[in-house]
Amino acid sequence: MKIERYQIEEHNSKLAQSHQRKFEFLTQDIQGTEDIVQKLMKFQIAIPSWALGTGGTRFGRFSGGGEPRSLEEKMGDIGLLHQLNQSSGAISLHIPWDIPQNIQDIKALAAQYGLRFDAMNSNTFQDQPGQEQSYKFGSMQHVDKAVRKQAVDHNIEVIKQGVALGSDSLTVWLADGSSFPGQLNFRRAFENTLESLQEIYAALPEDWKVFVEYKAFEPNFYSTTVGDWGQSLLYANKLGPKAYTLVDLGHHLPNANIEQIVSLLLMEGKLGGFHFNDSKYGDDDLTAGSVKPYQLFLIFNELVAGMDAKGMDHASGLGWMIDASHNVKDPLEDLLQSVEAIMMAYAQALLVDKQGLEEARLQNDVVRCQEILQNAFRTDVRPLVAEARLRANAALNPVGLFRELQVREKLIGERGYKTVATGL
Ligand code: RM4
Ligand code: MN
Ligand code: MN
Repeated sequence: MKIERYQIEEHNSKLAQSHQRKFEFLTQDIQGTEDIVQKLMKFQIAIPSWALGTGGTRFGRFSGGGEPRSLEEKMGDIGLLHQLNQSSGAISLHIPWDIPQNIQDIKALAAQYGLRFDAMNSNTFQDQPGQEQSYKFGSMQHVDKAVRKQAVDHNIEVIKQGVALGSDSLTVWLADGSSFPGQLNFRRAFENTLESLQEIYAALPEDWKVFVEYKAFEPNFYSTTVGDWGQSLLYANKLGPKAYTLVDLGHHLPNANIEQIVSLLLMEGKLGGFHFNDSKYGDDDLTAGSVKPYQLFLIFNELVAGMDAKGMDHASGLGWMIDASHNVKDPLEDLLQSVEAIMMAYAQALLVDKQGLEEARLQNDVVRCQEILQNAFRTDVRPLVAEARLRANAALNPVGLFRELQVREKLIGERGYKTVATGL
């Protein structure tokens, strides 16, 4: 299914008046809205190829129907998202869940949908049919060199596929760790992992980056070999200038101060990429901004401040990706909501009176500091985000248009009810 240009225009013309009123009201109050709208229009968030179907837990999975059956159909879904918001112009592939069969055809399809290939993701946390060695006791940390080699070779293969597609980064997330005290020699596990990562690093093309993603727990519940940002940074520093830390918002122990982590990683020039999602307890992979929107804003506040301090381009300086799983919502509606929440947090961060904040800090005026931050956070920036979409020929209300056009019903008509997308 494809959304026609006139359908977006018709939808927008119905909402135009009310949007205009809200937008003008906001511009009277706020300085620099034009600059913010321009920045929002440039900002793109990659959609993970593994999150276009219904997710599940170990207790069950309740499919909603019309899920994409192939990489081509997944790209079709992202193409729809991008038509609706013009902010999802990239796809992040997980190998081997999504192996491109014919690279030229896939590239042509991506061009047709206006998509770019963001970071490639390797998978050494599951055994694949016919695989020689098992990852049951880890991959890069494994006591057996043959297992480590298999994991390294897989990552090198993923890089090759990424090169052919025009990607320029590899994300490595390892499930390696241990489930019981005593199971693992922590130092040896670290050294084995480092050595494996070094072999992968050596295979990186000149202009590529590798992102080392950390996670506190799950599937291992006693220790994780890349368990937190300190460990990830340790690997990244030892690997070299092309290695960076990747922050997934759901991968911390409860109440971790993620905004501070982000700030320091940026200061060190070692923050590489982001996986957006939200959570209440662990790696819940919920819609970005659905549970803790203020935290998302505080993180963006540090991102903007840290990137500005280094003169980095907001849109291209870091790898921006969603990493989510949709158990009860329509995956596409859920992704539209996540993108909107990310855009709002970004817009609010751009509103922060940075000079005022710095002055208030120097005077230890804690009250003023809070006023400044919350003033930005409590501004309803939805008209700014909508204006950016309007100018980019996207929909003023993406979820609304998705429903008006009965996109899901049409996808079910095309693909059937009982389809299953590869992924989480
Ligand atoms: C992990 C982690 C990775 C993702 C896998 C599917 O928890 O977030 O980024 O690739 O899930
Ligand atoms: Mn992740
Ligand atoms: Mn995760």
